[in-house]
Amino acid sequence: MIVRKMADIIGSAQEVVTDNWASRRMLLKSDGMSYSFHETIIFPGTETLIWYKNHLEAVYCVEGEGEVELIPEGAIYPIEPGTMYALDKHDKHHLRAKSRMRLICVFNPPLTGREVHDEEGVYAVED
Ligand code: 9YT
Repeated sequence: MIVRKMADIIGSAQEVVTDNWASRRMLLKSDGMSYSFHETIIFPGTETLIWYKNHLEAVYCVEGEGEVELIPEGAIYPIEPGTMYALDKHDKHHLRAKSRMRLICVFNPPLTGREVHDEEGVYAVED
């Protein structure tokens, strides 16, 4: 069994912080669960281009408010506590945070640990 505490993740190699978000990666590929499991904080007022070409991600909003705008369709989905969205079609989108958002995120295939978005919003995968 794996038991981890957020207090031990924050500030460790399993936390990645960018200008727009902080990702606390509680389960990674090396844990052998076939998915990774994260708490992500989205900083207020930010807009992030995201396009997980190589991954499927499900997101559950626990705190804060924002929106997802699909590209190029333009459909806008408000995100608030209690909202889940799943990028089942590798949907390219902008994520905008009106306030500080706390999200629970699952990725398949699992992240290895230090991924950040490239200029297209993509996370790379190992060959
Ligand atoms: C919602 C989303 O994808 N935000 C970017 C960070 C990502 N959740 C991660 O790496 O934890």
